[in-house]
Amino acid sequence: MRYFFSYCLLMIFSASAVLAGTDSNIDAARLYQKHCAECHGEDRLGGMGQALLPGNLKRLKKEKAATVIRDGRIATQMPALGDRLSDAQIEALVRYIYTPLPFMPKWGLAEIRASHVVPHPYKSLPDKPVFDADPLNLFVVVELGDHHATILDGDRFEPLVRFKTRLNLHGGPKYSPDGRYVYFASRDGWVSKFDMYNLKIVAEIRAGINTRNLAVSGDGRYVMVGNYLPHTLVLLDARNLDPIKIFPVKGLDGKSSRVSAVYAAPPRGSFIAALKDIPEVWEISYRDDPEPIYSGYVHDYRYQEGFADKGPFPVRRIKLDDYLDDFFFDQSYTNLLGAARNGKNGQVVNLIVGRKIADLDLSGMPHLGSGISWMYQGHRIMATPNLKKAEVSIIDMQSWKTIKRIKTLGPGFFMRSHENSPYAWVDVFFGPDRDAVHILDKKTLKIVKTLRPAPGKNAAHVEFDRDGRHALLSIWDRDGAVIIYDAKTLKEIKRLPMSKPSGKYNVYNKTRRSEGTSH
Ligand code: DHE
Repeated sequence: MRYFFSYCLLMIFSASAVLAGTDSNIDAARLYQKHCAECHGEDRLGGMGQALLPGNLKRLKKEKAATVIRDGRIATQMPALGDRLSDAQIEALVRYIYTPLPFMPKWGLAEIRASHVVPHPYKSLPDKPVFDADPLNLFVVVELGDHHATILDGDRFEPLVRFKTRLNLHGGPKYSPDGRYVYFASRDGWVSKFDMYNLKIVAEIRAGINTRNLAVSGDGRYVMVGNYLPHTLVLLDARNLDPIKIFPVKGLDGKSSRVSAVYAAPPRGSFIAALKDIPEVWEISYRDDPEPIYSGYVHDYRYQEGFADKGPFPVRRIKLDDYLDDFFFDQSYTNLLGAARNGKNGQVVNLIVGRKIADLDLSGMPHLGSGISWMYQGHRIMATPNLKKAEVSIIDMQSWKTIKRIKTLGPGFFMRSHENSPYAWVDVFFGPDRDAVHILDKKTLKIVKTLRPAPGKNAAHVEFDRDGRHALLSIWDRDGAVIIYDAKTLKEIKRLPMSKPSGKYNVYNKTRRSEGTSH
């Protein structure tokens, strides 16, 4: 039936593609079925190759897509089709894959289950690491350049293993609370579970067609995946990634929404989801015990009006004044700071009372997901880079006032520090100075040094080792590197060649929820 439906759509597509093409004789849908469908799926939802839908291709320019079709893509199975297709046919194919599907593709339990593979079922591998490095001071390094990940010994700074990942991982990989397992999400919806002790992928499943990120529950039992396509949150059993439940994401008026991102709030025993198209934040409890584990006033939101579900994993809707995309949580997960879509301010939402308690003076596009906090003159402050403005904003977390704006050489993406470091590092991700990284003194809130470790190449994303003695910085280039610095003297110690190492994730800092890194 599904194939019949796809076939009918194909016919519609064929007609529209022929009409839409500059060369009206080119049947793009037929070309797609002949050259692309085997790997990318006959309905473009992906398969061995990535999904070829406008949402999944948003980050790829059309000219680049044409080059990939013509010349193939290194480090993938994508062949060069230039000797089989004319320029006009390639152009028609590009137009075709950037055309939205006229229906919401289905990715329900059946499709999710059909993708499930478990090469090493839970408990089938030894419980002892196969290496002698400190398992809590390992780093996962995601290498976007050729879709690999490296596990790095954080004491010797030597790779333990390098393995192929799914295409286009995005968001931080998330560890189980003991650091034994790490879970990756790809933009195409694949979730991979990797055993850090045995250095093996142990289970995989495709939880969505266009996925934002995943979160692991504080008790390590569940993985929640947030999707753009379809509009769902998908709950998985962390052991073998079996799907447990799909949450259709809908407002009270029935309007459905993409999920911007999902986070775990371990002290609350819940997941928190940011929604793109409805002004709500969702909190989904994974606790067996209905009593709240946190103090303060909490109503039993299970019986609240408009509640999505009254069974296990209840959803609490927190209504907002504006859409919030990007979150920062305080260390206790009592307040979330969100960037408002209007580009003028942010909001502080208190999760106990379930409403906004303050506005934030934050303009441009603060990248709150990359915010960090530390104690400054007896107060806790948080610092966030800005994706649109050349500044770092410093917010007092008692008064919620912006107490300083630190000018930078350009908009930044990532910011990092560590409890034991006097410095915070922020990159200059955009503009002519994208090869620069600023070092801020956490006591004076001033830039004390600017590094340019690889002139002309983007330097971005820092992560500290377990005790904060070293800072690791990425050179975001296919011919890139991870550079290890002495975090005190700021001198370079070692440079490890890597292929566009996008992010680095230290087991100890992530599982202990260090104030200097993202969680
Ligand atoms: Fe990310 C994390 C959203 C573009 C690299 N990014 C996140 C998170 C969100 C987010 C909500 C936190 C989720 C998590 O870690 O679980 N990112 C967005 C966007 O909305 C945006 C601007 C547009 C988009 O198309 O998604 C975007 N992100 C990018 C990139 O262009 C980056 C630089 C390259 C890439 O991978 O596509 C990028 N994002 C990252 C990285 C993290 C991330 C490396 C994890 C940071 C960390 O250290 O935790």
